[in-house]
Amino acid sequence: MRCFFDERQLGHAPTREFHNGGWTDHAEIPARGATIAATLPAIEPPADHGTAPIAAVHTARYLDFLQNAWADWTAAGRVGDAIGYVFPVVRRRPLDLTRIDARLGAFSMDASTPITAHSWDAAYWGAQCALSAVDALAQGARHGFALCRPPGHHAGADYLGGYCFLNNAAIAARHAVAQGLGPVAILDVDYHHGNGTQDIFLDDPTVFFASIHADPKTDYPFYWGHADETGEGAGAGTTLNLPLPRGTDWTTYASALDTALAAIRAWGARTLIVSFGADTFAGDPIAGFALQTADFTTMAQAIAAAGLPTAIVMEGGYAVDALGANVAAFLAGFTD
Ligand code: OKP
Ligand code: ZN
Repeated sequence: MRCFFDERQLGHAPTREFHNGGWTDHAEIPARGATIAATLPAIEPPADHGTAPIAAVHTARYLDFLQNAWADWTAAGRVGDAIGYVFPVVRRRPLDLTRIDARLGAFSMDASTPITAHSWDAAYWGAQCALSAVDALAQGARHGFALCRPPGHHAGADYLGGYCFLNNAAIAARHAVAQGLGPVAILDVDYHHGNGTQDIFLDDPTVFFASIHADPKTDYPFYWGHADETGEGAGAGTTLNLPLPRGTDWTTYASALDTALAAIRAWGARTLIVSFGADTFAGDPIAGFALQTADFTTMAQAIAAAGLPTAIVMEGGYAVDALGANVAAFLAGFTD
């Protein structure tokens, strides 16, 4: 399988996050990308598509913020990672505020996603990997893997959050549609609900979004991913959420996966984007499902059996010692 990764993705190095009332070491570290890259048999550098396909998903205001945030932060004399602390949930409106703290709050959905010196470059090259995996499909490959790190599925059109800056799966999906590979479906199998991806396509009938994840009643991101969220307006019926309880093992997971794949097939998808998180692994330090390494191969075989050209986009997975093996097990299920 063609695999895409760029060393610049390792430059985003957040120090710590506020977790359950105290600071902890950040879970989304460069070693995640390095250990996955070390297990891949061959890696290609992504082609540089520029910002146009990114701007097909994210707003110009958000991209301007993201590209300048670190410079604005250091210009304000700050040391350490940039994190917002006031969030305009009350009567939100597009004020043109210049103070970096105001901009951080306006374009963030949580405080777990620090911006560091090279965060933009890392996110940018991750998005290029997702675009290049779609190009591989356009060139006739059955499957492609984008080693996106940092992840993307919590980022919306104009906000970062959940360790995510650019929504790689959404960027890949829009690119696939533009390349004539539609209809496109996104299957999100990360432990956490892909709220950003859902938000981007909620009222868009051209991309189907299906997600299997921990019940947001108990798990991050809490406010999205409930079963009654099924799409809005022109996109009514094109969102499918399958929340599962903590402790879910492969037996329970497999039937939800069957449901998601049946819906994707019934909708008439011709291309599939998979948001793959290895944080459904039993040993994940920030998650609560019980999948084993071998289950990732079984999961991939079930997805491959749908018979769709498939671009796999890396999302979460924080058991760093097992991460390479878990990703390798998943990719092994796609045999051609
Ligand atoms: C990213 B991905 C407070 C808890 C916030 C954020 C989880 C983000 C997961 N520190 N946790 O794997 O979906
Ligand atoms: Zn996750």
